[in-house]
Amino acid sequence: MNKHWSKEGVVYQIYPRSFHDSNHDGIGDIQGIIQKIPHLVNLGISIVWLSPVYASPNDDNGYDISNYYDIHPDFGTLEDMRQLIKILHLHGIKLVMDLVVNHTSDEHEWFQKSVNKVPGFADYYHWSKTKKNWTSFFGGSAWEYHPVRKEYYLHLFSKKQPDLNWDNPIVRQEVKAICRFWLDLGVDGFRCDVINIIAKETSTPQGKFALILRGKEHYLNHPKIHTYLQELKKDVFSNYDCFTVGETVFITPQIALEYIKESTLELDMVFQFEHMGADAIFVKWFIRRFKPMNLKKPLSKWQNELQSKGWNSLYLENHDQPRSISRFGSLEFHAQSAKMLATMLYFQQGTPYIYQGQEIGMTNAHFTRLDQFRDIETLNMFEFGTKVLHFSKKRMMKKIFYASRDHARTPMQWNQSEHAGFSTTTPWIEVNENYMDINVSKNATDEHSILSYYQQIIALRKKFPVIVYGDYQDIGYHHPRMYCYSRSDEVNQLLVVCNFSKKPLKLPNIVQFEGMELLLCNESSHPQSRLLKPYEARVYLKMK
Ligand code: ISL
Ligand code: CA
Repeated sequence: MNKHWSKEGVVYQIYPRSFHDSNHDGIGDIQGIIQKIPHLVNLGISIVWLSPVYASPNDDNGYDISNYYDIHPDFGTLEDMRQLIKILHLHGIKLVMDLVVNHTSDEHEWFQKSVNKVPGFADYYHWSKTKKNWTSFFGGSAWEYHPVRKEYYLHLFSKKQPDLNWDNPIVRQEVKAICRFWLDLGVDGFRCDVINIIAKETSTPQGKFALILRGKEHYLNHPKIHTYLQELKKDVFSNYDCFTVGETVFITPQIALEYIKESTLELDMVFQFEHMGADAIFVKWFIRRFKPMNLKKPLSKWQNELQSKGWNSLYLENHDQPRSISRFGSLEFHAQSAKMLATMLYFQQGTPYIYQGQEIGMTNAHFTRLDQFRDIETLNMFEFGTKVLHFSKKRMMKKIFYASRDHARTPMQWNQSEHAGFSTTTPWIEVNENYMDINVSKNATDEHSILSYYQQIIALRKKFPVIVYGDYQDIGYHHPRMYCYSRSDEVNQLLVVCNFSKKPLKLPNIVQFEGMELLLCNESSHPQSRLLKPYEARVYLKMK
């Protein structure tokens, strides 16, 4: 595998609305991030991925952009961005921005001009004289009638997120110009929002029958996409020392390799979703009981199938996913399970992604009523579920309590002061009620805290290249509640073993650590003991 800083680094994702509010309006902002850079330095991360801060009417919290060259006043100004980039760079931290170019906001001037068929703009979006039966990611139809143009436009997300027409070379020029603008300003790469659905065949009349995402056969990984991404790479990305991570929905390792194989690297890595199905069937709204095997299977599949061909992104959380302890760990064994999940994931091959609050073990929100939720997907799905699918309100609320994206979006819990130190005023979304127990300050003064454990993992990764580049091999794969694997390079052999349950675990004989040194453990166990406590995780190392 070629070496690169994006493989060696650890990424920390910031959801700016919920990170830190510097000017007391209840909304996180860029100056708020700047004030908290010491926390990032202390953690040891090397790359920040910033969710959108561009101008936006906030129908989907910034994932609906109305001007790619400006910052939303809630977040600050372009000058604040320059300052953020500068200070991060002074600390050796790179900055990756979110690139949302599958769609714009309907309030973007391109869309306004397209609606009015201003010469040159008529084909910036997908228009159709007839309504097609495709459904959107947020529920309901994906084609919306526009009374001015008297045609239907495509929106795979909300009505206020019309899809750009990538077949139009001028649109592709616009995207390149946006990328160059930010790269020239000093950013170090992009997280490319839903990038594997940008190419579409909209002349095809209807979608094949499906309850969810009808029509997806006309846009998921459409063959045209490779031309578009290769063009972007050649004309823009290859001229900068930057990296790209593509958010790719419904993707398998084989299809992912078409984007990330080392020979072409249209994208440097992708976010896959297969392991997010560990507690759901096909889409997150069809919840199933979590079983460790259903997390291990996809994770190990991606490790094995990308091995020496492509690079993995290692994540359990982001701004779209409920908190990992609430899904895959245990509130009862809060700290142990948080640390076990981190051990299980971050010693695999790939670039680690930490979502804000994960490093202190933040959990799902306590919300009990619909009016506490803010997310458009959540609110639309409630409507769609109750009105179109005729599910009961109780049934839909149960789904929302489990799977809403808002669980990840409650304010960062900094300390025990009012509003958790996020803001001095009522935040845009309620603070999780457990902030007195779970917060950065409390973690910072405890050498056994989740935060300290994350610091140790990051420090070890910097010290031992085997953690970054070593080969991966499963051990005792079929064990239902143990996750064990080894990593190895020419110099070192690493062994990771995790108890994925509330019950003690007697290690099977296949797990051998004689002659190995215990590098890390989330319990005070004897290094030679063959009994793992609930959610215990250990990492051993041996020189070859
Ligand atoms: O969040 C999801 C499941 O809960 C997905 O359906 C999600 O909408 C999909 O992964 C795409 O996500 C990205 O694009 C969306 C935006 O709402 C998400 O926040 C973003 O991560 C549209 O831009
Ligand atoms: Ca603010």
